[in-house]
Amino acid sequence: GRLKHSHIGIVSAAFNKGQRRNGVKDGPTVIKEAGLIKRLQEFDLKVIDYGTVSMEKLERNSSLQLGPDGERHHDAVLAYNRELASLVRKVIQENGLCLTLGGDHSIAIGTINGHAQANPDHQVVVLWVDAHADINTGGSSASGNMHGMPVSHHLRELAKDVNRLPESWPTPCMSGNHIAYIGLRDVEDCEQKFLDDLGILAFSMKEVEKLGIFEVINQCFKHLQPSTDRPLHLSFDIDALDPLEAPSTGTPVRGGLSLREGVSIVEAVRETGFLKAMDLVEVNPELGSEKDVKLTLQATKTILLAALAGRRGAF
Ligand code: 6HN
Ligand code: MN
Ligand code: MN
Ligand code: MN
Repeated sequence: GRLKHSHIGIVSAAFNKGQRRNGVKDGPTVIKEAGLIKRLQEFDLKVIDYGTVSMEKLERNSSLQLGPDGERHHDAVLAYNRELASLVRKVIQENGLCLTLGGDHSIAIGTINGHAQANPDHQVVVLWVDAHADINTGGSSASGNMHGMPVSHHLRELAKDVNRLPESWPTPCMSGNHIAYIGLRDVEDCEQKFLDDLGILAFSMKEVEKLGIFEVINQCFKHLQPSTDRPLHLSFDIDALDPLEAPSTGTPVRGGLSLREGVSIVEAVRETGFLKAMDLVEVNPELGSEKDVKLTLQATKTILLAALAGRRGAF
């Protein structure tokens, strides 16, 4: 049966080691300070704050060196995500739905792994809403930043190209036909080759423009077929939105989704009845003016309210 979503557990993934800007670790704090939990509670949702998975332990350990293929902070990123994964798994098992606030997008290594672990056969389907494909491997990445690599960590087809922790964490939990993208407009050649070779369903801004957002959404769900056995994971990078809507983010790309298109996506996600985990990542309150930060937080809250409470409206 469909999930009801009266209970939501929130995890704060205050993490910034997947890219080079510090402020993104403060995303969860500013989103919560903007009144998210209170607003959700006004719609009769039981919201439990599970607190923060912090980076402190990692910073004391010396695990900040490059991975075998030049992945920056490789072991630290994976060790953090392993801890995050076990919390996400617990939150889903206790509440049926986990919202993880990032942090940079490398945290989707942990959230998707944890979500898969929470399901009976460790299966999941993923809708990835982003300007970027985030499917690089250490070898294909030009930047070395692991927030550009989370998807590759989960794909069985790329398993041999991904460097893991010595205990071989994380185990891949999906194939290319279990993920779909909306919003792409800054995809590197190596990434496009992965998308093509694996036959991954990907709607760039060009297709959003051509087909319209509802056709794009319908094709995604027709393809992903979320179900009880294979529930839906929504990974929403705030840079999917146009920088006019959400300027305070580390890798903005112009020509993005309107806030209304973003809301339409997450409303449809909610209406499937199979959403079990959502990431909202890459909000960086240190970037841009005060007004930029305010706009970005308003857009973030609008997306979260629509996704989790099915409401539009002011905060
Ligand atoms: N994100 N493709 C670029 C890279 O460095 O691999 C950009 C990645 C952006 C990641 O926005 O989550
Ligand atoms: Mn991303
Ligand atoms: Mn199991
Ligand atoms: Mn992005």
